[in-house]
Amino acid sequence: MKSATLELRSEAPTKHKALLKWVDKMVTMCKPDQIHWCDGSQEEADALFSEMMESGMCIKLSEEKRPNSYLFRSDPRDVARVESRTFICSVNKDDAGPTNNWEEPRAMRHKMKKLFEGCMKGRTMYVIPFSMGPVGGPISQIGVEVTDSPYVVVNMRIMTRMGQAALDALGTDGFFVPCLHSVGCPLEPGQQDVTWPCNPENTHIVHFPEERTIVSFGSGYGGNALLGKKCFALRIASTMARDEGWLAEHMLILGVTDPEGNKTYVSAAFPSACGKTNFAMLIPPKEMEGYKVSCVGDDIAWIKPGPDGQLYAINPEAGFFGVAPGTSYDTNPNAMESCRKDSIFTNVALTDDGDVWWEGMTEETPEHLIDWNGNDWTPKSEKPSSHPNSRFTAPAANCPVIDEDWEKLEGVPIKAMIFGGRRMSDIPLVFQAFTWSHGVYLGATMGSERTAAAEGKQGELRRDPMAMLPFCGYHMGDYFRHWLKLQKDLDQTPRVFHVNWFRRGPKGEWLWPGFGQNMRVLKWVVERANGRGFAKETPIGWVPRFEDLDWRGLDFSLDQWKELMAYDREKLKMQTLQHEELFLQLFEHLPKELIFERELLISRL
Ligand code: O2Y
Ligand code: MN
Repeated sequence: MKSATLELRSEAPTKHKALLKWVDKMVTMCKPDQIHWCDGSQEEADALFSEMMESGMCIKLSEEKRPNSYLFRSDPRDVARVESRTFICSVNKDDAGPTNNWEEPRAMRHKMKKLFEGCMKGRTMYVIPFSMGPVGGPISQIGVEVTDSPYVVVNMRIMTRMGQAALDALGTDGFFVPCLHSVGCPLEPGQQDVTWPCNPENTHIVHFPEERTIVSFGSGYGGNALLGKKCFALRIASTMARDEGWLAEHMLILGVTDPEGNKTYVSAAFPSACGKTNFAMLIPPKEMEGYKVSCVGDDIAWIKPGPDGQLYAINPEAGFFGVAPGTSYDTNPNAMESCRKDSIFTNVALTDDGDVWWEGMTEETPEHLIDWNGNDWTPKSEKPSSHPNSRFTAPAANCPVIDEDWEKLEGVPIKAMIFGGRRMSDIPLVFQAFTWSHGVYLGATMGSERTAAAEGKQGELRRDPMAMLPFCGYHMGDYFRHWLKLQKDLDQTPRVFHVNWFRRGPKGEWLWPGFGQNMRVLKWVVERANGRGFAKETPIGWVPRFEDLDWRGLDFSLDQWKELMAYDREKLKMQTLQHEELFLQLFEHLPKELIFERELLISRL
């Protein structure tokens, strides 16, 4: 591992003047003891893990059980994204819109400067050059994160293409997004470090969309600290996409291969913690012989019009930052295989034989564990052994069903887009939008019941347009307009669908088995997207009839289907009127088409 001191500026492995100048400025402000330019090598990662093991920040898992893998336990106050401390600092408040926290950029910069002054004393500043998307691809982008967290470095190494290759692609004058991060805990000489430094009282995750820069202080966890993910690939990239005519979406991308070998790519947006990773790696029921699902990405899609007038998508990430609880060889064997080795685990439990465990991983609960707080745990313990938002960071390349074209520079063609939510009642299993603008309306009005990844009361219905509410870097009304406008640049828009895997009956029972059985819906979606497959026209859109789905191997009756697909016209009308709340909030920027779509829906109902 090359570790340069501040004096050794010549060690910087780049001649990019603007980058060197920016890093210099950050060094002067943050005052780290050392600076280290990350090359992304295995040796570098090994050295960092060794240091972190020594300092007590992580534990190496059994090489036999979980090769090349490590467990971290965060500070209990630093366990999730902090939406209340996330800011979009556009010059005009109106550009951030009413759904983002806004502060005037100069005032925020001033505030951040105070927080960052000397914040890396006693620590090493790591400079992480990274590519979002395959290095050198036409849709890919370069970022450079400066951080004082070695945990961030080893995670970014999995989640992005990090190191020298990204620097080389940047050249001497390429564009990059500067991403500044600190855990916000300077060390006095001789001061003992804690195992998870963070500064929750002062946490700020700040985006300057016009400048395309990110500044994050106080949290070392997930989306707050791995700045390539939500901060760059969604909040900043959505602004870039608006300005340049493409889409940066909170969408998984999957490929469906039919028995004849035809492949169709589909993207899908579900709010956080709605089983996106499971859907992205779905295993079709064995009776649907010949169908195969391959995964391009599980969380984010960058989607651009191609030269043939179709949309093409890449996954800007290189790994999965998946929710651990509930993931098992039953629910998602491909995710389990992805994190079988070379992975990082955060806030899960440690088994007595040096492996990890979390709620829902196995049918049998181990007799003894060390829980995510580092305490002894037995099945009699009151609290779960793993935090509900505990994570595995796993290389996408480990996934047994990773798509053969997942790193194709120009992306894969998107034929269908799916919007979904976690809705217990009223919303049928699946329906297809009549038109692109109807599809945009469905995305704009989708909603979900809250879970742990976001703050708020569990169970409460939260409108989450396109699953982008916490991730759009500008006004949501303008965002819808951008979606509508995109149609002009396309010869063929993807077909748009809405799904709800989470419907329950009157006794609270699930009406749909979900998981691999979702393949039956996906097959219909793909057939429709390719201009085949049958459907019935209804007020809400095109819906499959019972006989339009492939039921081989599933005992599902016509009555069950009717219950799953039923909706009450009057109730739906009322719900549609409730969209008014969101629409009123965005009113001044809301495209008229969406009001018309709502009126049309109400008249059809
Ligand atoms: O809590 C966090 O920091 C992670 S949230 C997250 C992680 C991976 C993928 N999606 C999400 C999300 O909240 O949408
Ligand atoms: Mn997500």
